[in-house]
Amino acid sequence: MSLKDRIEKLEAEIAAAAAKTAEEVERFRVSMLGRNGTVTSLFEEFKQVASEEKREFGQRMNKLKQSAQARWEEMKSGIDQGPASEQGETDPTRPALGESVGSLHPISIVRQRIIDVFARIGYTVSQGPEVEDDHHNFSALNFAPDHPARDMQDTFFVEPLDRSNQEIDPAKVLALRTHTSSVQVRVMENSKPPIRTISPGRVYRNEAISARAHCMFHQVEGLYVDKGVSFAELKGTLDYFAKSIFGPNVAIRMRPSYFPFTEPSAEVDMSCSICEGKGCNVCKHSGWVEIMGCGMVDPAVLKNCGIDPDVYSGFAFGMGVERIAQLLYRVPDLRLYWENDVRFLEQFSDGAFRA
Ligand code: 2NM
Repeated sequence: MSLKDRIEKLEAEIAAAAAKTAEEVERFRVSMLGRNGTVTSLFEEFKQVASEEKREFGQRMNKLKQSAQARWEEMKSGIDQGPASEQGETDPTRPALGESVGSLHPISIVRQRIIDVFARIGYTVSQGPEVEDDHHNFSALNFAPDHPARDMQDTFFVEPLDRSNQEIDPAKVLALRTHTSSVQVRVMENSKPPIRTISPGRVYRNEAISARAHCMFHQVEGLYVDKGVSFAELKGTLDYFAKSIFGPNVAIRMRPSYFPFTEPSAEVDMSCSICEGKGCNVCKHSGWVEIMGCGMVDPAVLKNCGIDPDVYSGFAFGMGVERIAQLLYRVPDLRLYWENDVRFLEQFSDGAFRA
């Protein structure tokens, strides 16, 4: 084919070129204008053209190169405009592309379910700061001055902004809250019984991260203070909670325990929802799994918060949302919650956010 014919053929090809994707646009550029592209190689051949024809061919070839460049720019800007680049070809009756809408995090789903269960029996939701002072996180809750939870080993302390102040009042030291009981201290200080409230939120503990522990987790703590609140009501409330979340067939039991802020205190176990008490790996073949701690609010705590313990009594409980979600969804490793691997996150749904 003569050079003239090839130029003409290429002109037609450039004029007819079309691209739907950025890759196709790039393929066009490489095939025409790239180092080994058709247009580029024509310039190599141009060297062989007889000198009297050089002028005419030179002009045509420059034009060819310019039109290839212009066509490339055109197609590129067409892609940027998305589907509009299809112009006349767009079919408005075509079904829309499926949209991925994401889903709630499993911890958000379970936290909301817990809140809903307590809202049905009259509990309000209270929130408070994640950076707390010693009074709300420890002292008001009856933690002794030398209690190990106050140790650097267990608690993340927040450095004071003004480090020139060498003599820092220990009462003003700030730390990341280690439980949301600190929120309930604020509620008791600021309101009168009857008090029925739960406080969901993030809490922090200085622990090595493993399959079973993290330095941040989510708690829901509950508090009920009124005249004549009894341990029997505590047990009835927690039984209602367990059955609401895990189904009517589960049972709870309590074991004596110790917390600084409750007396008496108990650990709450639930019959294993996975093997129905028959024995499995999750319950370590005991048939029971621990789900929370609870107790009657220590009269000293009520007093610290301005509530007369001779008139009022109360119960309180605290649970980890990660733990409840782990039992509900059979999550084998707590670290999965915060790795943000969508293959993990996609598996949970409360039904409301399905695409
Ligand atoms: C728990 C276990 C037992 C608790 C106590 C209080 C307060 F503020 F009333 F003293 N709030 N939450 C409590 C009691 C928390 O978590 C394992």
